[in-house]
Parts: sequence; structure tokens; C-alpha cells
Amino acid sequence: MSRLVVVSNRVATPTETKGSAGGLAVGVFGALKETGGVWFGWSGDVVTETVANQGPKLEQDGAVTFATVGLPKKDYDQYYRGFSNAELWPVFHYRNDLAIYDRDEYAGYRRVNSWLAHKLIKLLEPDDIIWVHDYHLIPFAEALRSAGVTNRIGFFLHIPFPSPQILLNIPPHEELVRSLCCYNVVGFQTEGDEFAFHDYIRRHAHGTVSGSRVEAFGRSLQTGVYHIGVFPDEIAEQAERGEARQDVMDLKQSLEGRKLIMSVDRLDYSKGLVERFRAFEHFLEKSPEWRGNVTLVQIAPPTRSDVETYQQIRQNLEYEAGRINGRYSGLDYTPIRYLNQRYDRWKLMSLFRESQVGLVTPLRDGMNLVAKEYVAAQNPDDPGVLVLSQFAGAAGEMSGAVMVNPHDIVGTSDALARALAMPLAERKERYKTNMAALRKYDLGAWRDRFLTDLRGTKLRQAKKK
Ligand code: GDG
Repeated sequence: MSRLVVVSNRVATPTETKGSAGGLAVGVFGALKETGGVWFGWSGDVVTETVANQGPKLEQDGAVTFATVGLPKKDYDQYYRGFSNAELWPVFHYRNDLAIYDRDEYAGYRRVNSWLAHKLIKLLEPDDIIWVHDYHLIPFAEALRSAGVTNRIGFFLHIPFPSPQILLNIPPHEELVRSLCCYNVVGFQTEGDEFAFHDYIRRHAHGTVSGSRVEAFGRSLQTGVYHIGVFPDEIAEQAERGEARQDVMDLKQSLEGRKLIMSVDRLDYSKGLVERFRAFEHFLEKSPEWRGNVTLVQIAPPTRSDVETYQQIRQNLEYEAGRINGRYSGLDYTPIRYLNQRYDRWKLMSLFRESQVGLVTPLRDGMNLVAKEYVAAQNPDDPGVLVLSQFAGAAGEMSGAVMVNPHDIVGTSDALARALAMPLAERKERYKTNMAALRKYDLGAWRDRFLTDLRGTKLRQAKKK
């Protein structure tokens, strides 16, 4: 079988691909191990131009090569902090109000994509298949194609694809969609995302769509929906093993029999944390019998803290948590434990298992793996309840969740009341329904379906000189 080359903005370290870290890195590494190959991308370091130009740095792990490059400060600012995270991320999450478009940053975004593509070319073999991930790298295939690369190249978008009316807010929207059309396969998280892309192709690119076949900008490509998932058994095992460990027992003891609501999100405005805190506040206001008897643990490790909107959300949350705690705390009771740090994966899974409710309420989310991890971590004999936003991609699969509109503070507060009081038989029934979906769309199925489709596409003809 041909080798696989994975390209992503950040490359997992060899240790992150081992079982204990879990998640996407393990899933992608599994595919790389089977065929041998390369994982290529940014190392996460900001370096001088001289050092950047020396890369890629190669690290071997069995048949897999980890190939990473550092980015000079200007490239980091324009490509990563600028166009990717201050323009594409907010608009793709329907937050045009937070987006900042800057022509120089966009030029930097394209320049870095092209520079990265040329770094990869040296490592490519003729029948490698190339799998590019996420919004940072939309023009990557176009850069490879212009350099004469004819390999099969696929792209998976981890975040939502916005409806055309939203996408039009990005001044170079057409160039971006044209770049996407240089891939052989473009994969989306949900049917809604694929529909939005097709809608753009028909109405704004004068292209045609026939089933999953798209013709536009003189290119032909295939699109598909690949629900990303988790490995449920691995999570269940981590959660169960962690239950007996000291940290988890300490937390349990500190709760003194109170019910536990768990939330875990990267600190990001798309995750709906402010609305969630307010819904919890409303719940305490309307249900005095629960005051002192339920704790919300919110774990939110900071990300992208040098992008201004991320500093604002952090301040807002600190204010909200402080305000609500000021209102309802007692000498021995803090309603919201807001933890701004990263925890080990096994610890998160065990806390999920200890809790009665998983509160996952993003305002917009490609899939949301936390929702899936929460379900997989539950004890089948006494499962907690998933309260899930209708705007997470996962909502399309997890029909056993209590669904909420996160903008509806009262509705979310009512859902919390319902989840906390839910009888065991109903909890078990909902858990069973969610687990069936988790198994159907697990991480292995996502990866294998995408790669089968990519391998099945025709090779591009090299351009005649
Ligand atoms: C993007 C899309 C899509 C979180 N805090 C800690 C920690 N995490 C882990 C979670 C989960 C992952 O990070 C987050 O994944 P999500 O899917 O929830 O969200 P994004 O990071 O926004 O991911 C999203 C995803 O890509 C995959 O396609 O589902 O829609 O936005 O695995 O558990 N892990 C550890 N400590 C933490 O404190 N160890």
C-alpha cells in the first residue's frame, strides 16, 4: 500500500501519539504506522529565519518520520495568529463580529502555505497519498500542484464550513474555495457543512454538484462527510482505571456528596462558556434546593492567548465566575470551580465518570470530541447525562443527549434540572443510544473511510509543459 503523508498545522510529538495521550494524535498515528509515512507540519516553535530555513527536523519512530519546521516571528504573526485565528476561525464559527481581515496577513498565510509545501516536496515519493488537515492549510494543495505534484491529496476540515452568506464576509472567499478545489477529496464533519460548501459552489462559483462530485474552477473533486469520533473502549478503560487514583478520590471527597457537573473546553469564545455560567447561575437562582448541593467544574486550558479576543474571553469568564461564586458561595461551598489549566487525559476521563452531568454547550463547533469522550467514560450501570448544544456537530449523532440551544439561558437551566433529576432507567436508555452512535462513528471508521475514498480517486495528470 502507498505511504501516507499527514500534514497538519501542529505535529504531535512521538510521545503524544502513544496510548496514554489518546485522541486524534493516536488515531492518525495508527494509520501512519500501518503504511509507514511522514507527519509533517509546524513544530510550534517561533525561530529565526535562518533556523526555519534549515528545517525540516526529522525524527524517526519505526516506519513513521516526524518532520517539523519552526516559523519565523513574522510568519507566525501573519499565518497563524493573524489570518488563521483572527479571520478564518471566527468567521467559520459564525463570529464575523470578532474577525479582523488584513491583506498582509492573508498574503502571509498564502506565503507560509507555499513555503511549507516546498519543504514537504523534498520528502515526497511518487505514490504517497497526502492528507492535509484543517483551516490553516487550505491553499496547501494548490501550492503543491503549482510545483507539479500529482499525488492524491485530501483535505479534512475540522471546524464548521459556514453558509455562503457568512463566508462572503471574508474578502478573498473565492480564492479560498478555488484552493479547496485543488484537492482530490474534501471532507467535512457534518452534512450541513458539506451542504454549505455545495451551496457556495452552485451559487457563487458557477460550478456544478452531482452527488458528491464537484466541478468548479476547471477542477473536479469529491466531497464527503466523515464524522470524527473517539475510541470508546480506550476511554472507558482510562476512566475506570483513574477512578481509584488519589487525585480523583480527593476530588470526590472534597465534593462531600454534592452532585458534579463537568465541562471541559479549550478557552475559546466558540465554546459558549459565558452563556453556560449564566445558565448555571439561573439554575441556582430558580432552584434554591440545589444551592450547596451541586458543583460545576469547568476545566478550560488557555489557547491562542496572544490573540486579543482570547484575552477578552478570559477576562469575561474570570469576572462571571467570580460574580456567580460571590453570589452563591458558602463557607464550605463554591458553586463554580473554574480551572484555567491543562489536566492529564486520564484525569479528565475519570472526572467525567464521577460526574452526574456533562455540560457541553458550544455556540458553534465542528464536532466536539468532549461530548463523545463524556459518554464513552460513563459507568454503564450508573451513567451521567450529556447536556449538549444543538450547534455542535456531535448533536447530529448523539440523539440520547438532552439537547439545548445555548443562547437560551432558561432552557439550558431547565435541561440541567432535568438531567440532575433523571431516573436511572432513562439515563441508561440514553447512554445506550449514544454509545451505539459512538461505536458506529469511531475514530478508526473516520480515518479509514476518508483514506479509502482518497485512495479510490484518480491520480492527477501531470501538466503538459
Ligand atoms: C477541533 C474542532 C472538532 C481539552 N482540555 C484538555 C484536553 N482537552 C482535549 C479534549 C478533546 C480535545 O482536547 C478538544 O477537542 P474538541 O473536539 O472538543 O474541540 P477543539 O479543540 O476545538 O477541536 C472540533 C475537533 O477539532 C476534532 O475534529 O471536534 O469541533 O473545533 O479531546 O479532551 N486534554 C487534556 N487536558 C486538558 O486540559 N489532556
